[in-house]
Amino acid sequence: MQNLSQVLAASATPESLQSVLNITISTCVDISNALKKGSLAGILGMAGNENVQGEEQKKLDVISNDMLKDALLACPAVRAIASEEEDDIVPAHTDGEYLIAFDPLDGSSNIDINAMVGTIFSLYRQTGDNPATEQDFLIQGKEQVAAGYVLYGPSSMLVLTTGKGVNMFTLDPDTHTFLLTRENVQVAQDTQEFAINMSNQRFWADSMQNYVNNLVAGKNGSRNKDFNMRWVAAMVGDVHRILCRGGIFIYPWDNKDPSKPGKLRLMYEANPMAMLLEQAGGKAHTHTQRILDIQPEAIHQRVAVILGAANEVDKCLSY
Ligand code: AFP
Repeated sequence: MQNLSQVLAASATPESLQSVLNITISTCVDISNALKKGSLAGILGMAGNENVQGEEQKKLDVISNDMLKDALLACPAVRAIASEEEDDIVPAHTDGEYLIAFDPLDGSSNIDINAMVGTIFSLYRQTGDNPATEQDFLIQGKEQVAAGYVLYGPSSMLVLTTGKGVNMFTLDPDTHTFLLTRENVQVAQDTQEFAINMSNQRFWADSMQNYVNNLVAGKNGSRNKDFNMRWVAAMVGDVHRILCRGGIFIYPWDNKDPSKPGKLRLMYEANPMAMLLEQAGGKAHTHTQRILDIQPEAIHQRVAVILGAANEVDKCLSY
């Protein structure tokens, strides 16, 4: 069974990119170990801070963010980092080649119930003579050179693309290495499974309400087939299920808070997941455009997300 380093070397991934990926992923192994200790390590509960988006940070968000930040800033190939938990970008090495955006612990409200969480990351290649600024990060998602996540579940799994398909790795707890367990993942074009937070239904656009009403109507409605619903409440878990057995995941535009066009963050969640889905033959859109074509306006920008089985995403957009 091939390990991550062997797979990266075999796919001719540039050494500088390998170094950033290796440091990111080995830090995720440390995060996985910290999570395993759970309350035994005295690390659960609120840290008493709020992040830039006004949400309460759990202590493990802070810990994971600091671990990734310290490791990546020390890596010579890193030009700058942007994190969901940092107000501003943090420049690293002016002569570094890579910008990395990450959500250190997606789905952090799942921590206290010992459910799935994950680290999501997205890399861009960029060089320059001056220290990086926020402006440098405002690059369309289609320019990503690598994207992935580490899912902390019953086993820890790495799902990675460097633009040549999607591979899944499982963490061997004995050797602390990721071993290739599924190659060239493909998402089926059709599905009978959807994921959406139904409690927001009254805030959605009429067209989204109609689409979901037809899913729920199943064989009694115009779709003429029954659908099942799943909601992990951590995007990383819902996207993982779709990559493993298909489906559609939606966090739609809603009118709950007019200042937010969606809940999910473009740079830390939507872009990396959109790259993975497209590399696996699926689709990823907002209600108006392909996610990877969005020109970002700010690093903490939020967007609506509709991603998964290609035909089902098209069906949703047709509403
Ligand atoms: P947290 O990391 O703050 O828990 O947010 C997770 C998330 O952004 C995303 O991973 C989930 O899909 C979504 O929020 C869940 O949102 P609901 O709270 O509406 O279920």
